[in-house]
Parts: sequence; structure tokens; C-alpha cells
Amino acid sequence: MITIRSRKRWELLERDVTPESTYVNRREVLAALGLGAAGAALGILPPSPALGAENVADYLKQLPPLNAKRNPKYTVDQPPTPELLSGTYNNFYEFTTGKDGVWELADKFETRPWTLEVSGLVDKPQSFDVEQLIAKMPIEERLYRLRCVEAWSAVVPWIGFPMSELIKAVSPQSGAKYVKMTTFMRPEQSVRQGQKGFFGGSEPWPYTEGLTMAEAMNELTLLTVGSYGKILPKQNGAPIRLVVPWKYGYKSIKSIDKIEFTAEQPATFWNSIAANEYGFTSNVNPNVPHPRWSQANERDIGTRQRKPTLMYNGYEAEVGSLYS
Ligand SMILES: Nc1nc2c(c(=O)[nH]1)N[C@H]1C(S)=C(S)[C@@H](COP(=O)(O)O)O[C@H]1N2
Ligand SMILES: [Mo]
Repeated sequence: MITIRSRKRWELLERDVTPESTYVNRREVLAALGLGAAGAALGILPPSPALGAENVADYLKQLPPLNAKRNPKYTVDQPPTPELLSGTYNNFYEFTTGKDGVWELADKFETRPWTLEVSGLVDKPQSFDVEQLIAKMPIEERLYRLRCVEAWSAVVPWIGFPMSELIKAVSPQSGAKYVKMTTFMRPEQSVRQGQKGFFGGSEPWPYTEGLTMAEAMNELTLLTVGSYGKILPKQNGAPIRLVVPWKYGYKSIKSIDKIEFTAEQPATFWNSIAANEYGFTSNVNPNVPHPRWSQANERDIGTRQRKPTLMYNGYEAEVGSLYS
């Protein structure tokens, strides 16, 4: 059933592609919603259910616009992957082990209000309302490459703010060596968290990821709240996710509700499932094959062309010194 319906959706997609040219100023959006800039529940995050959307194109059209200036420093020598592809070719194992239909499988997933709790080895542990983070943080648009460990890739115009800004706000202690991030744990809203696992019945939910402090402070590390000029869709990790473009995609954890500063390297979801296949560091490297396939090339989901994979996914200038 899912296969037949998804084919229908794809037909709709091709027809409905429109350029994302009409960016609206963020203040105007808030004004249009009848909310002051300092309001608490601003109501701009994706609602659940998806207001009766009939297909993913409809759902994407409903998302509130989010204006952010493109930072020209972070660009890619090719156009962005079409929005409808980025919104339909996803990995989000809380909802499915397939790629398609995540927006619909996530219908019960409540993304607002959303609190991000920051704790651990910091002087100022805090809970942040994500809508207020969006209003207060220096958000900008950056065009980044995304390289999945499965050897597909995309180019996405993310909107977010440097993780370093959040880190500064909580004043980490000198003993903080790692940053651990956790996705929501809600078996009643996530189809697969409520089931027996695909991997021998032992998926280590909730999904967790981690970075060293130096990686988390790197200029490229983006806490992401939007894409394609809009609030982030559920399938891409609403309302707030990580994007670390020099690492394989699974490090870019979606729908984060907890960030903890730790002294020890944290366990991570994929590393706990198969440590020999998914290391903690997981930098994109064309010269190091996955135990089951080569990483020398990738398939761009937009152009459908194969192309050589770049060292650190093309971000050697920014991150090479972290690993020398
Ligand atoms: N919580 C969570 N985050 C996740 C995943 C997931 O299954 N659960 N999949 C990861 C993988 S494998 C990839 S490639 C990227 C895909 O991001 P996208 O669907 O926005 O392109 O999300 C990553 N973040
Ligand atoms: Mo991935």
C-alpha cells in the first residue's frame, strides 16, 4: 500500500515544484501570526497533524517561511537538491527504515512546543524554548553538502546558527570534553520506537550522537531550524537538528531534545549497533571503505549522477586541522 501511494506522491511532486523565491521577513511572519517578537509560544513550528495535507508537496507548502540571510562563505559548486527530493528521500529510523513517506508516518509526532534541555558539565544549565532560540539566535542560511554513509548525497540550503553560540550561552566547565545529543523518546508518537527493533530486537533508543568539544565549537557545526527558506519539516528533523557536513549523515542527529556536556566519550546509536561499521568520529573519507562497500564515490540524489567523494566532504580547509 505504501509503495502505490508513494508513487502517486512522486507524480504530484514533479508537477508542484516551484522556486523558493518568496522569502518573507521573520518579523513579518510573526506579525502575520499576530504575535509580538517576545511572545512565548510563537506557533511557527510544524503543527501536528499536518493540517490535512494530502501529499508531501502540500505539507512542504504549509511550512511557515523563515527568512535568513545566505552566508556566501558556505556555498557549493552546484545548485541545491530540489526541495521535494530533500523532503522525500530521508533517513529517520524512528519512523521507518525506508526513505519515503516520513512526513506522513510522523503525523502524530508533536514538534511544538519544544524544549531543548542543556545540562551536564556547564555553569549555566538551561532549558531553551526552540521558538525563542529561532527568534534570538543569529540564524543564517548555508548551502552544505550532505553525504550519507550509504553513498548517496545531496546539497541543502540549511538555516541555523553555530552551535558555538549555544555553547557560549551555557558556559562549559574545563572538564567538559564531549557534547552528547539525544533525540526525543516517545514510543507513542514514533512508530518504530514502539516496536521491536529491526536489529535483533535491540535498537538503542533514543537515538544519540556525540562530538568532541573542538568539533562542536567548529564554525561549520550548525544547529539547524530551517531549510529551503522555511521552518524545518518533520522528515528532516524538526524542530531542531544538528548538521555537521564533514561527517557521514548519521552524525547529523535530528529532533534533538537534550544536549549534555560530558567528560567521557558518549555512546552513540549507530556505534552501539555496529562499532566496526560506524565509528565515533565518522569523517567522510573516500580512502577508507565501509567494511561492506567503497566510499570513493557517491550518487547525488538530485542529478542522479555519480561523483567522486571529497576528503572531509569538501571541508578540509575548515576542519582538517582538527585531525592532524
Ligand atoms: N534521530 C535521528 N537522526 C538522524 C537519523 C535517524 O534515523 N534518526 N538518520 C541520520 C542519517 S543516516 C542521515 S543520512 C541524515 C539524513 O538527513 P535528511 O533526511 O534530512 O537528509 O539524518 C541523520 N539523523
Ligand atoms: Mo545516513
